[in-house]
Amino acid sequence: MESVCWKRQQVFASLLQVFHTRYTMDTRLPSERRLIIGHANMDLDCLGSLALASRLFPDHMPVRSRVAHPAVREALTVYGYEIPMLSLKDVKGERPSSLVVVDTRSKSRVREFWDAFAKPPEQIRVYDHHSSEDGDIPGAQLVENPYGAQATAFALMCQEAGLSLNSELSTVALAGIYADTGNFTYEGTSRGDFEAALWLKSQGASLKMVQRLLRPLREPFQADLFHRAMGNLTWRRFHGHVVALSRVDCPEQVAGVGEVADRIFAAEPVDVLFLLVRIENRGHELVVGRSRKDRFNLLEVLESLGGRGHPSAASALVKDGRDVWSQLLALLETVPVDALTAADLMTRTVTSIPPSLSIVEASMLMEDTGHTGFPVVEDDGTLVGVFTLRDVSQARRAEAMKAPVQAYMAKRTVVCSPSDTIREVERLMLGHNVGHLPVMSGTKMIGLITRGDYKRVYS
Ligand SMILES: [Mn+2]
Repeated sequence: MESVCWKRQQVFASLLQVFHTRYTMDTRLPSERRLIIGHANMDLDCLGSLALASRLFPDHMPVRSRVAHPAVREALTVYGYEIPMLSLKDVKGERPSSLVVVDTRSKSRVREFWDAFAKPPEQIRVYDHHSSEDGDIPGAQLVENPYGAQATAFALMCQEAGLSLNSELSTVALAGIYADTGNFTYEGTSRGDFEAALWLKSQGASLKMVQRLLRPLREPFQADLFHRAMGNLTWRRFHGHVVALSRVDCPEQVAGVGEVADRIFAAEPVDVLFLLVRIENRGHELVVGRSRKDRFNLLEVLESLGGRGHPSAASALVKDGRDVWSQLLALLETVPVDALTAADLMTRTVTSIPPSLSIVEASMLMEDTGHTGFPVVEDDGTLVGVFTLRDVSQARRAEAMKAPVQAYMAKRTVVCSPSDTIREVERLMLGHNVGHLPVMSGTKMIGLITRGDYKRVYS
């Protein structure tokens, strides 16, 4: 009896705390409470989702995770009064009658809440955008959405419902969208994300504050980790992809390693990055991956390590003490799909011209075919140069349109071989400022890569 009283008091105290910040007091018994939760180690999208969900489900109360990203802690310091939340302590021993789960569908990411509840909730609705996660929360009804951020789905639902937001809520939600879409650049960023951002801006979101919340490496340990990881960085090549790897020790588990990986990835001109962090006090190892290539799917590589996230940004926390470094290297040897090569990119049927062709004829051929340049090839098939629109203009200025193309063509031709990866192709085209790159097998031209072929890779 005594313990029940004590507990009631405690709950009453937490309710009182809530009362100060919430407009109406939640007077139901704790066991009837309706709650909103996100994933462990909440990030900005999770916070934005909790905030908007509390508007969409006003009879539900959000609960924050035990650990939160530094940016989330800052947002809560500034805006906490507008986003009242319970803590895990407040919901310990509860039997919520209804639960809304946001920004995850995976049981392992909500375990700390499940462990706190005395009994699993009766009704569970999950709102999530991580299509690669296992939806394994028992008894949950999943509402899946195709956006780059979960806050996007809730912002569009608010808009649809005719709700208006204050500047605090819209700022937090907008920061979540920026964070989860990598400033609208990640694969998976959708039209909906832009529309939600537009609407949130119209609801008074502060871009200055968003920028502040998104500033990188705000914690001293992050800068320290960044510098140590940069110091250990090695570059290796797997299946034509250039992969940077770095492994560092960290005394304990910390939130915000992903941001450190983002900064390293932004600074290094590689295709893929893996940052491995050994968490000394637990014997765990965190693997954070970043990829800027469709052909390098991090989820496939990290699958056997328990990886989760997105094909371009994923992580795995390995707890069983195995040798993660050598296992990752073995996976990198086998799993990734080969990088795109010149042979994949090139056009095989190429219109070429002989060196003796007149410039006026070559320019007419350009008009007819729509090409902006041709390889210049001798009768025996030897490539002797590349003649482009640029050369036509020069000849026109010199009033030499009747001259043969060999007088104006580029003779020191930049070429590549079919096995060159897109990286080398890029280096050659951008480095030499050429729009036509013949692909050679020995002395024989087997194809041509144009600007159009190159742009298709990024479309
Ligand atoms: Mn998210």
